[in-house]
Amino acid sequence: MYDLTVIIPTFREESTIGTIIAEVDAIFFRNAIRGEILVVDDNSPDRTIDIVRDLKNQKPNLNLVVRQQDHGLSQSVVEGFRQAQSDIFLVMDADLSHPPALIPVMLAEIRAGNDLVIGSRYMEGGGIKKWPLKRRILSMGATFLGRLLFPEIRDPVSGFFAVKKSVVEHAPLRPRGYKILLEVLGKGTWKKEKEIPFEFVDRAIGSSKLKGQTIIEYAGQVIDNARFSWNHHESVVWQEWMKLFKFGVVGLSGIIVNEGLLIYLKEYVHLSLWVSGIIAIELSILSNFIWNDLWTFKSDSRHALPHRWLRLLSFQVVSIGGAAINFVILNVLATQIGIDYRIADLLGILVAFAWNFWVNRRMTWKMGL
Ligand SMILES: Nc1nc2c(ncn2[C@@H]2O[C@H](COP(=O)(O)OP(=O)(O)OP(=O)(O)O)[C@@H](O)[C@H]2O)c(=O)[nH]1
Ligand SMILES: [Mg+2]
Repeated sequence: MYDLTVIIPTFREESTIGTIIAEVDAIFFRNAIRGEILVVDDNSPDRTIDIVRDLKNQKPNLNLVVRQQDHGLSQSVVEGFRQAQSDIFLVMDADLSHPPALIPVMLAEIRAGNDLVIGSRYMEGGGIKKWPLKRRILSMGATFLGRLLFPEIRDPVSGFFAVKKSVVEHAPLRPRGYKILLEVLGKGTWKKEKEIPFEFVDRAIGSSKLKGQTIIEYAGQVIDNARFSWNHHESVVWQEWMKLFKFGVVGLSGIIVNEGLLIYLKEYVHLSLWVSGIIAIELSILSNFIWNDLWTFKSDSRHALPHRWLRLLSFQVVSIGGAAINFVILNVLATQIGIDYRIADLLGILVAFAWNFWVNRRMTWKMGL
């Protein structure tokens, strides 16, 4: 039994497969990891298979699966999950885009209790080297869609990640396309996740297999994962949507608090409109905070902002930002563009709501490390 299986999907990688195997094995050796290397190839017509077979004679920890049907990157990774001889899987590309030096770091994070560890291009310290603009834009679009499902994860479509076997063992994965991580996140059983920054290096040699069809497949996969969560309320995506829903309910309750107080203070306490308005707004922000803290985000016990006062401060600042957004949109749409002010206000409310949820989710009630 191995400590870890590094799964490397390949299709026509004769120029790099030898190097990546040697590098991974050297990392195993230097860090005293009993690691398996599992190459899952889609019957490449070049020398990839021969090279791996040759190396296998010298390396007992190297294994090869050659697939004949249902060609595809995600399918190959899932086949790797099935054939791996350990309880921790790490998936990486064959074209030297993913640094093997991170393997021990990711393994340590899994051993420290994370279910999933993601090599992340989109966080501080991470990045992408030498990518043409078109690739950057496509990748940003894919990442944005992925973040709609997983707002806390910066790089939900990375091809470099480690995962416990238990996360995917019973998951009804429907592998297709390129983004197997999204499928694992959407359908796997996991709670704790950690992202580690790395710099993605574009392939220097070999050929890219990215096609237009990939984009359509990906959009289908996002929808499929959304649908899956509808039937599986324990899934992370469903939990996330419930937070959005509850946040909306709290927002509506805030309107009632705001309006009720305004009327009360003005009509019965006889305060001026200004004073009544400010008190009503502030108390509705406080009331929203309390409900969100005790109800909407209750399940996230490990908050990145550990003290309630800090969260209140953060929520307060975000709310003021939201109010400013609402105000600016109302004025620009109504006076500059001439849209009916009632509709302009509704649009402003919608954008402010999106802002409030998004920023609070990623800041005020972010999960702790
Ligand atoms: N088994 C298998 N592996 C694949 C398939 N398509 C790609 N791969 C492998 O998956 C990894 C990522 O593929 P790449 O073509 O490098 O994808 P990318 O990094 O998004 O794009 P480029 O580096 O620009 O080509 C590499 O190790 C490929 O060999 C496939 O259909 N089947
Ligand atoms: Mg690549």
